[in-house]
Amino acid sequence: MSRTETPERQIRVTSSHWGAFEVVTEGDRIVETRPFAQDPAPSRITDILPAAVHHHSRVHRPSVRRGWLERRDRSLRGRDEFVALPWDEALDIAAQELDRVRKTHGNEAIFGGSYGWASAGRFHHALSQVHRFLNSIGGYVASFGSYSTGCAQAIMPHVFGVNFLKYSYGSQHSWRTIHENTETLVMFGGINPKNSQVSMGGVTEHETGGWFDRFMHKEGMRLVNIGPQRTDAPDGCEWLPLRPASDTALMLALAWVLETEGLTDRAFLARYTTGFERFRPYLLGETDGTPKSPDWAAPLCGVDAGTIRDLARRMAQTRTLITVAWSLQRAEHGEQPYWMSAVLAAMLGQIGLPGGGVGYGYGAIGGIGKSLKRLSGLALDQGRNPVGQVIPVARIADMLLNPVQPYDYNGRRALYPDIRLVYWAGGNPFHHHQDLNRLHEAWTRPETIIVNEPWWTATAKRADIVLPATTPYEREDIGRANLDDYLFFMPRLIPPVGEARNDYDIFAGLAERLGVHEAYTEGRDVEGWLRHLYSGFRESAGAAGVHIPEFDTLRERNWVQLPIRPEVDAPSFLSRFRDDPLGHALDTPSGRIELFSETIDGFGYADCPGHPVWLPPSEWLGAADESAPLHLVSPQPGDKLHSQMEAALADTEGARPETLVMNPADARARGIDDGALVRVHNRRGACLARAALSADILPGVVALPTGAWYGDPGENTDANGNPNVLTLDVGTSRLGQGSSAHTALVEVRAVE
Ligand SMILES: Nc1nc2c(c(=O)[nH]1)N[C@H]1C(S)=C(S)[C@@H](COP(=O)(O)OP(=O)(O)OC[C@H]3O[C@@H](n4cnc5c(=O)[nH]c(N)nc54)[C@H](O)[C@@H]3O)O[C@H]1N2
Ligand SMILES: Nc1nc2c(c(=O)[nH]1)N[C@H]1C(S)=C(S)[C@@H](COP(=O)(O)OP(=O)(O)OC[C@H]3O[C@@H](n4cnc5c(=O)[nH]c(N)nc54)[C@H](O)[C@@H]3O)O[C@H]1N2
Ligand SMILES: [Mo]
Repeated sequence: MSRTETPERQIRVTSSHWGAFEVVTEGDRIVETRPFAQDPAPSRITDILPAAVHHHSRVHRPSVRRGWLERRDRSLRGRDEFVALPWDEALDIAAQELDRVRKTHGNEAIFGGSYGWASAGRFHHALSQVHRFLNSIGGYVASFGSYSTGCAQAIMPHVFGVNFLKYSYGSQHSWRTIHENTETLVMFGGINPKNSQVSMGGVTEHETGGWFDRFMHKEGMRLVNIGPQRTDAPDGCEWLPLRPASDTALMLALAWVLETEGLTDRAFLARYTTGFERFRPYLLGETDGTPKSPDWAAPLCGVDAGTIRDLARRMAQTRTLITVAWSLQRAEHGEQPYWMSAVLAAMLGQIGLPGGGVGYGYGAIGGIGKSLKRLSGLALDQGRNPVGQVIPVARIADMLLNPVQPYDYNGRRALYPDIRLVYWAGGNPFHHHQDLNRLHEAWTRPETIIVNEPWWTATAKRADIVLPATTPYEREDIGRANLDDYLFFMPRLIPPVGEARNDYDIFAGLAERLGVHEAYTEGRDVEGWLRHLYSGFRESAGAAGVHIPEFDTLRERNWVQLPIRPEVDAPSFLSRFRDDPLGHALDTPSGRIELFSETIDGFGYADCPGHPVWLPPSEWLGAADESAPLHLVSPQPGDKLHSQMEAALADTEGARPETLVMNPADARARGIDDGALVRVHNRRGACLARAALSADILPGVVALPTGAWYGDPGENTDANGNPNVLTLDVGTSRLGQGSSAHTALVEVRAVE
C-alpha cells in the first residue's frame, strides 16, 4: 500500500531482478530507496538507483548518428556524434530503414536476437516487445540459449533427457531438503550468496545466505568449495583451491578412486544408466594408456592426490550432493565438467535420493533451491516468427563476420545469415560479449543498428539510431517471477525522464508506420494489456487452486505474497525415475542416464566425443607462457546486475577502473601494491584495473568482475576495466557453442 507522507512525498514498493524495495519519491524525483520488510537479506544493488535513474547518462532524446544520417557511414560507430531529433522524425527514419531492409534483403537480414536481462516487470519486458514487434513485420533472425547456460542447455538433454532449464528450475532439491539430508556438499565453483542477490524477474526473500548459516550449524555437515576463489562460497566453508578449467580432471580422479576401491554403485549403474562399459576403459587408461588417477590429476588441477582420495571416499560414504556452478560451462569444453559431474554422481548411486546426486546453478540466481508451486501465465505473446533462422546466442560476432558460412551446433550444420540490420532492446552486447575488439570489428558490418536504451551504454554509443526507453520506475507493470512467491503491482513512481518512451509505445509507433499497428497492439493501450495479461494469470492460478486478488485490489495493495510454498517438496523427475525406471523412463534414447551417448558419438566431434573426457582448453594455467601467465576469471559483479546503472556507480571517486583481485605472491613478483593501478593485457586487448591483493584467490589466477562499460574504441587500453576486451570468443565446442568467457590468459603490469 502506498504511503503518502505529504502530497509531494510518497513511499511505494516496486520489484526488480535483485528484489523488492521501497521507493521514496518527492514530486518527479526518486530520492531514496529502502529495504522491503519481508526480505531477510535485502540486496544493496538498489542503493545506486536514485542516482542512476536521474543520471546525466540517460538518453534524453531520440538520437541519430551523424555519419550514418548524412552518408550511411558504418565505420565511425562509437566515435561519432549524435543528432537529437523529434520523436516523429526518428521513428520515420527507423521505420523506413526497417522497411528498406526487409524489402531489399528479406526479413532474414534483420537480427533481433537482442539478448539481455532488460528489467523485471512482465509486460514491459523489452525482449518480448522487440520480438513481438519484429514478428509483426515479418520476422527476424533469432538467437537461442543464453550466456548463462548455453552450453549446458545443449549437452544436458543428451544425458538426462530433459530440458536443462526444467532440470534446474523445476527438479532440484530445495534448500530445506539439502539441510535435512545432505551430509557432504561438494560445490564445484562454489555457491555464492553474492550471485543469489538476483534472479530473473525478481527474488523477494533472499534465502541463500540464511540456509548456509543453518548448514554450518548442522552437526557433521561438510561444505566443500572447489575452485579458484575462497570467496565463491560463504565464510566457514572448506576451500579446496583448484586451477580454473581443471574440474573435469578432478572429477575423473574422484571417479577413478571410486572404481578402483570398489566404491562404485554397480547396481545403480546397471539399473539406471547406459554406457558405463564404454567410459570405464578410458577412466582406467585402457584406451589411451593414461589412468585418470589422483596422481595424474594432481598436477593438472593443483589438488594433491591424498586429498582427492579422501574426498572420494567421503563422498561414497555419506549422502553427497555435487553442485556445479554455471561458470564451469562458460568456458571452452564446458560440456565436459557438466557431463562428468553426472557420471560421477551416477557412480555414487545417489541420484534421485533426497539431498543426493548432482545439482546445477545453486547460488547462481536466488530462485534456485526455493520450493514453490509453479504458476504459469503473465507472458506477452510474441507471435509467430516466419523466419526460421536462429543462431546460438554467443555466436553473434561469428555471424556478423562470416555471412553465409557454415557452422555446427549439436549435430546440425547451418549457414550464418547475412545480416543488414540489427535491432537491440534490453541488452548490452558491448558489455556481455567476449573479445570486444572482435565484436567492434563485426559491428562495422551491418548497414544499420537500432537500439532502445534508457542509458548511453557502450552499445547505445555504437548504434546508429538510439531511441530512449523508460525504466520500470517510469511506467506501470506487473512484477512476478516463476521462482518467487510474491506478486507486485509496480507503480509508475515518476514521469518518464527526458523524452523517454516505453518500448511498447516505441514499437507501436513503428508498427503504425509499417502498417501493422493493429496486429502489434491488438487495440490495447498499456493499461489494457496489463489487465488482459493479469486476468489470464488470475484464471490459470485459480484453476491451480491459488487465489489471486483482482487487478484493482493488487494495484491498491501494491504487493501480495502468494500461498505457493508447499509443506513438502514435490517429487522430482529423478526420484520418480529412481522409484520406477521403466514407468518413468527418461527421455533419452536409452530411457536411462547416458554416460556414453551414441547420439553425440555419431556427431563425430573431436571437441565433444561420446563420453566425458579431459580436454584442456586452449588457454589455462597448463598452457600459460611468459606473455600471458595468469588465468583470468570474470565473475558477476557483487554491486550491480551486469552493466546496469554502471554510469552512476562509476561516478564514485576511485571506483573505476574496476577492481582486479590477485594473489599477493603474484603481485609481489610484479611489484604491484594493494590499490595500485594496473594494466591487464593479452594479445586480444588490454584494460586498466585497480589491484586488490587477497590470499583468497589461488596464485596464478586473477578475477575481474564484468559490468564496466567498455570505453572508446581505438583506445588500445579500456580505461574502465571491462574484462571482455581480454576474453576468448570461441564456442565451448561444436556441440554447445556456448560462451567461453572464463577461458583467458593474461599478464598484469603496474602502471606508472
Ligand atoms: N566475461 C564475461 N562476460 C559475461 C559473463 C561472464 O561471466 N564473464 N556473463 C554473461 C552472462 S551469464 C550474461 S547473462 C550477460 C549479461 O549481459 P546483459 O544482459 O546484456 O547485461 P545488462 O547490463 O543486464 O544489459 C541489459 C541492458 O538493458 C537495459 N534495459 C533495462 N531495462 C530496459 C528496458 O525496459 N528497455 C530497454 N530498451 N532497455 C532496458 C539496461 O540499461 C542494460 O543496458 O553477460 C555475459 N557476459
Ligand atoms: N550480484 C549479481 N549476481 C548475479 C549477476 C550479476 O550481474 N550480479 N548475474 C547473474 C547471472 S546472469 C548469472 S548467469 C549468474 C552466474 O552465476 P555463475 O556462473 O555461478 O557465476 P560467476 O560469477 O560467473 O562465477 C562464479 C565463480 O566461478 C569460479 N570459476 C570460474 N571458472 C571456474 C572453473 O573453471 N572451475 C571452478 N571450479 N570455478 C570456476 C570463479 O571463481 C567465479 O567467481 O549470476 C547471476 N547473479
Ligand atoms: Mo547470465
